[in-house]
Amino acid sequence: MSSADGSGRVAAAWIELERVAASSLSYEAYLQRYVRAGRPVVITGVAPEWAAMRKWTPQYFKERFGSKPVAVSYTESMPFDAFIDAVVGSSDARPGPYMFRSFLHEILPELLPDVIPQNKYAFPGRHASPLMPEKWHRPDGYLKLLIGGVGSKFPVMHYDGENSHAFITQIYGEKEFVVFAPADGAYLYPGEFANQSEVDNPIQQDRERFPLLEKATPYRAMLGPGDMVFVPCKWWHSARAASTSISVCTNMLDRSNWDGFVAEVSGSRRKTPLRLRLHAANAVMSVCEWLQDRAPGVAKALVLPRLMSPTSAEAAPEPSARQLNIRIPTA
Ligand SMILES: O=C(O)CCC(=O)C(=O)O
Repeated sequence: MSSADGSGRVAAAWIELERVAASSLSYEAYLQRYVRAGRPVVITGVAPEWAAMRKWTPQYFKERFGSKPVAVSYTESMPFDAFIDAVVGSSDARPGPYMFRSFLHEILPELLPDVIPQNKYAFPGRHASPLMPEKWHRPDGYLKLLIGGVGSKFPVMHYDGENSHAFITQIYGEKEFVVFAPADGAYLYPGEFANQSEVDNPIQQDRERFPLLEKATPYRAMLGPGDMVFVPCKWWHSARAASTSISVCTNMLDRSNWDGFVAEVSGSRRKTPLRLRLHAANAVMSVCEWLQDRAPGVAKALVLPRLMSPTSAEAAPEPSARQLNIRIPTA
């Protein structure tokens, strides 16, 4: 049911995004029900071992990083302490800045040990493989820090480029997360970029400006600490902080979205060297991943699978920065 309020906006009828506890979701079930089916889900209790769950608060960032500049948009940066003050002072009426451009391994690599081990659902994370061409090789899987205060939001509703899946893990506070199926793209007003929507608020909808929105189905979740939302490739998504919110986001490639990735980055249907290389990488990674998943003992003995596919569901419980090929500076 929809209802109009004084603002002229219409509250959309949304469907609660499915939630499942990590303790009852095996890796195989996750692949089958969500990854291969291209279905979003919120998995609860994914990161109980992360030091971030205990340490990361607005105060912690303010005290630890003080005057260090942080990017708060494509063009602006500000000192961390001033940023945190603005975040804490943010409100629905006057939303403050939302940090969305800060890759942990570039700006705050000293925080990486706080978000290890990766949970089993992040396997295989092909960005970390040495078989990834340099341009897309990201040992940390594009791990991004997201911080915002009440009413602030990720700047634009979008789906991720390069056919990536995404995971957003909530660490502190609460965030409203909304997704739409790829088929709803026709009602979401893509703008200058095909993967970015002009819709400013997918729940409190401006139906005068965006009348077709009524035909789209929003799936919504309120993410709290320890919740991770899995966003399949090509699913539109938007995020708005409901309280002071800290989370991390990772992109993910595996067999399920590889062909779309290849098509997007290599552009043509012809057998270009890049395309051939990516197909060969897919073949090798698929075998390595299969071995790691199905025969971890054999994979370990052979060594090569772990090198070619360095993040692993089986390896996740024994964290080490070396598994992720990440250089962690000493304090
Ligand atoms: O702020 C969020 O949680 C959304 C993050 C996201 O969609 C992205 O980084 O691409």
